[in-house]
Amino acid sequence: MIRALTRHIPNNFANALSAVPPDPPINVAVARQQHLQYCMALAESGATVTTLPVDEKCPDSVFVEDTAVVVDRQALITRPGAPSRQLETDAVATVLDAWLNVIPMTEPATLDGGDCMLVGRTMYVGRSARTNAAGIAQLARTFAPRGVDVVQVELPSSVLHLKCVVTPLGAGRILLAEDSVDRAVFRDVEIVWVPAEETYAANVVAIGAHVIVADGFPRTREALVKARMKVHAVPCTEVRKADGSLTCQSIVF
Ligand code: CIR
Repeated sequence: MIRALTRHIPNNFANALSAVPPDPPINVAVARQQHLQYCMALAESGATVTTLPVDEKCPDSVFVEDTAVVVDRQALITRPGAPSRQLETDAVATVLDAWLNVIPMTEPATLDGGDCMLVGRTMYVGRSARTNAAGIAQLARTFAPRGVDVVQVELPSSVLHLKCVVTPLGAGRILLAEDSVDRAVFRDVEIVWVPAEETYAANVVAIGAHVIVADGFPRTREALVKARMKVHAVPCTEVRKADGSLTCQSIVF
């Protein structure tokens, strides 16, 4: 069974972190409708969806991806790099503990799940403003016994997370935005390209032959159809205002 863990959007979602204050501001009612469409796309892609209750203390808590990294049946519970987000992990750890072996990350490590991309047994990890060297070292130690090799990818400060520009499509393929990370970083992969002007759409959730992509990016959609994937386009204008996209709204395992 493939599971997807998501989390409801709080009333104070408009206070979520964003590099640039959004104008117009986040519309929470629209954000909730879009989140529902996202959860439905996960279900249509074959995932059994569990949605955690709202946590009004945590405006960014819809972005569950950043709180855990799962390999096989092991879940590393992260220490998110933004201090305001470190309260988010307890509820995620509690629910994951029902299905997985839960391992807590410890200080001084910080790491966001959005920086971690598993392709085969290679875990590419963005070294970002959120993910530090100690976080990458703990990740490598945690998953080395599972045969996972960690490859560090330096990110420019303009890129929040590695998966803002590249995501796995399964079967050894990745979706990579042009003019982002050097393609030579990625070993033994087939690349499906996203044109630079559609970089936001490089963040997709692939489950088997299904792929969930942001609505409104026709060239990326075309590339995914050509790659013989079943495309589910969902609107995500409101999470985008909080620097979020698609992978960040779920943990799929
Ligand atoms: C943040 O800045 O942490 C949130 N507002 C957005 C996190 C998006 N997470 C992700 O792409 N993995």
